[in-house]
Formats: sequence, C-alpha cells, structure tokens
Amino acid sequence: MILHGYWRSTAAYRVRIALNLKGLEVADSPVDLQTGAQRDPDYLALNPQGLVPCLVDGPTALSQSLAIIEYLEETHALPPLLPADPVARAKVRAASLAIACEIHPINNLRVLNYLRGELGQPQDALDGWIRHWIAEGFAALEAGAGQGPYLFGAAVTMADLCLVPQIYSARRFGTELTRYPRLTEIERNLLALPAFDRARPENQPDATR
Ligand SMILES: N[C@@H](CCC(=O)N[C@@H](CS)C(=O)NCC(=O)O)C(=O)O
Repeated sequence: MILHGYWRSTAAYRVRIALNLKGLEVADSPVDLQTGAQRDPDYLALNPQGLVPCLVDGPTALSQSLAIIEYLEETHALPPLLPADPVARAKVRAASLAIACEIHPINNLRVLNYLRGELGQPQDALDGWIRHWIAEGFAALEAGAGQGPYLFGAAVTMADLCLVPQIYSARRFGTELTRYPRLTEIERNLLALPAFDRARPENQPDATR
C-alpha cells in the first residue's frame, strides 16, 4: 500500500495512526500542500478531489480518511477501532464525524485560502474563524467525553484517531486548550502509545519544521 499524505495534514494523520495500530507498513508518498502538489494532474488522477490522504492498495485508490479507516477496519480486523455493539459504534462514528465533518473542513487550507483571497479577509480574522469553530466543536466533545483513558473508555476507537490530530491543529492555530481538561488528558494518554507517537507530524520524513 502507498499512503499519499502530508506531514501536517490532520486527515492523513488519522490514517497514519490507524495503519500503525493495525501493524501495517505502507510506503509514504508525500504531497506538498504548500506548493499545490495536490492539484498536479498525476495526483488528481488518483484523487480528483485534490485532497490528502489517498491510500493506494493494489489497483485501488481510496480517498476520505474515515472511509479509508473503515476499509482498514474491514480488511484488518485487529485491533478493532469500532466497538461491536451497534449503539456504541454509532456513538464512536458520531464523535468522529463531529470532528471530521463539523470542525476540520471549515478550517481546511482551501477554505482559508478562499477567505483570504476571494473574500479578502485579513489573517487575524482567519485566526478568529479557526479558533471559533474549534472551540464550538471541542466544547461539545469535552461535555460528551466519558470516563476512562480514551474518548470511549479503555479501548482506542476511530474517534481517538480524529481527536489527537484535531488537538494538534488547534494548538497550531493558538486555541486555548485549558478549557478542555478531559480532551487534553485523553490526548496525553493516546500520545503515550507508540502507534500515535510514530504518526505525529514532526515524526514524518517530509516534516519541514
Ligand atoms: N474529509 C477529508 C478531508 C481531506 C482534506 O481536507 N485534506 C486536507 C489536508 S488535512 C487537504 O488535502 N487540503 C488541501 C487543500 O485544501 O488544498 C478526509 O477526511 O480525508
């Protein structure tokens, strides 16, 4: 398998954690988002959305991090990243989507470029925008976080794979995290696991700073 990603991409970070947890070695193919490599024709042939990650498995190119994680879950069952119980599965998916659909996309590079370029917004307005949507999303996650070392108790789930990268992004954009003591405690617990540590942006070969 080949993972097309970018060291600072939070969506690619989710997939890296899943691959590490499941013990799968893949070849890395960095796509430099800063130079617009995601819009190169060769990359668009793999993922017409021009977004990372994209996981190539044999003849198949898969996009969308949560779809990729569920593909890995279905093809490599252990360790499970979704609970067996349907209600618990729905809750894990809901928390994952709360991050992947409600927080992440509105703070994505192309959205920020549009706000800055077409809409002429200055950097401080963009910073406020990012922090606003992260704060709203994190407040709900903090309120819903149960007991236990991870978001859903003692087992790592897909929701944890979404949380850690989103906290990384929040920190990068200067979000005040002291308001989310449970989330940051869970983050600490997760980053102590080798699969999460190896997946950190700064541990990727294409990391530049
Ligand atoms: N929903 C997608 C989001 C993918 C995405 O937005 N990736 C970002 C990096 S985190 C990207 O490629 N951005 C490039 C751009 O905005 O031009 C997923 O979960 O895979």
